[in-house]
Amino acid sequence: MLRTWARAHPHRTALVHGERRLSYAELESAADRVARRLAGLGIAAGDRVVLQLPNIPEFFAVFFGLQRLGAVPVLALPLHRRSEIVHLCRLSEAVAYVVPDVHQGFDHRELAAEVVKEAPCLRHVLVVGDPGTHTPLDGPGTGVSGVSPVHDDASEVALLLVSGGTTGLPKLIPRTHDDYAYNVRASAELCRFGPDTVYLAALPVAHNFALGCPGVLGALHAGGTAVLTDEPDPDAAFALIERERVTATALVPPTARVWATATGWAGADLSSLRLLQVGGARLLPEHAIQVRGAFGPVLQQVFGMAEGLLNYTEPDAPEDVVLHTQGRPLSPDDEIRIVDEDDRDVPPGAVGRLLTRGPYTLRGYYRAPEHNTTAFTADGHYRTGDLVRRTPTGHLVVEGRVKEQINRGGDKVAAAEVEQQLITHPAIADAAVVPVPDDLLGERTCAFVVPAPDAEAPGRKEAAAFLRERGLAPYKIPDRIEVLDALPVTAVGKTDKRALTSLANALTGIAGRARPAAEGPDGPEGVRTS
Ligand code: OOB
Repeated sequence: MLRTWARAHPHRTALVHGERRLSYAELESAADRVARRLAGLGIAAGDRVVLQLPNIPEFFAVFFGLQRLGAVPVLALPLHRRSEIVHLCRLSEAVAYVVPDVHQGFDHRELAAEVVKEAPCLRHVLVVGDPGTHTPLDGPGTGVSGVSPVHDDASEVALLLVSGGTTGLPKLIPRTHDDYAYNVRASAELCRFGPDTVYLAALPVAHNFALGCPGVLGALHAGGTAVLTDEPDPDAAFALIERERVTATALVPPTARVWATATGWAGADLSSLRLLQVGGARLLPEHAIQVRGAFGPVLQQVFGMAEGLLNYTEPDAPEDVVLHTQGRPLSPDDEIRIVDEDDRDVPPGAVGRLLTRGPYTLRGYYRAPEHNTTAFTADGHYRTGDLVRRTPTGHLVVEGRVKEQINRGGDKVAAAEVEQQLITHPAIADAAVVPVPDDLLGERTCAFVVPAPDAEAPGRKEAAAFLRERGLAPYKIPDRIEVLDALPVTAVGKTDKRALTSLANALTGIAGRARPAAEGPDGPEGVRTS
């Protein structure tokens, strides 16, 4: 795809980052350079490479460079830490790990040095910028011109996305060349992307939303321009929108609300904006009204998942649909079933569990045969874990979820993963993590812990330091810790998460509301929007 674009319009601007501007021809040769560099290091077709880069042009040079080799990028998020990265490297048996030197005050070279000790499959750590003791990404490559831009089999895996997860460790989602190309093209068409599109990537481009829904790849496919930033705060983003005449962008609900508020006082000219996508977590109708009120009829709701299925409200959808639904499936071939707990279809309009199968939805997680037996129905429908209902027009409304996951303003936290980390603490005998409602993020995490015999359970500060030490991503660190003598259990002896969620809600009602305003060093962390 890149080669075709670069031949068609080599001099158009493909990527903008700060003062840097790369034409399509420059992006093409940057990808070729990376491919030759990696080939020179012995990286070959089929190899997996964990890519952990922020929103910088090198992300795409490496992404396309790997495609050129037929190697497979594993798209780690910038906030992933030792626990996640070691797991992703081992699971994918990655041969290389690509990192920035320092990003937002965090030294990824130090992280990489720890990761290589625990993931012996890694043969190379490649650094964008000052490599320290590792290998620079920039460097001599092979003279071999045999880097093949063409794959004969488009049903092969092109990239591995990280799942939000419901179990102990994140899962990898294989996306093939043809499914992901469709994802990008059909999304770009629905969103009316064209050569005049200027897409602002303010969410991490390693996430499906900003990468391919339609995202940066959609803007490039349409012959437009993608502007990359890591600063989604309105001051920085509004200045970029004005300077680059940005036409489209994608946000999670908390950021969209912060932006909506900021339009009241910021003086920037945002008149170029024609599409404001909001997704990743539920946008409440009152917040949709607020965002639409601030930006006008440019709002689009997106209900998507890295696993595949995408739902969009159409650009010409009636206001009511945009405000009150999360959109309609992208493809006419997306199959939707809404079922009860026994997989029986619920009556039209009723709330049930969303199952889906379709042209760009995964058929199985990567190297997870056991998990796949429960994550899919016998006939191959993916169990999304979301509770939805369908309106007469075929639009979906997300009403909740059955999966044990906390959606922290778009950042997904698997309860089991945090629980398993917490119980490694010597003073914690048992742990259960549930969501608590939060005005800004929608949800935050509350961990209930049971102290070990004769031990005193750690407070939040100590637990947070412990989990950080264990290498857990900052957004997964519980916002609240509550101590219980024992966890409540259901009739069959399982932890009663429903009872704990009510308890957490009750506690939040009493004490929690006042908290977010007074976030001290002990307060919630990893909040993307504040
Ligand atoms: C996007 O992808 P993931 O993989 O980080 O998370 C998927 C899950 C969904 O299963 C659902 O639980 C939740 O995130 N979700 C929403 C939502 N969009 C996603 N819940 C309610 N309302 C929405 N609009 O989050 C993602 C991927 C591609 C495009 C957009 C979002």
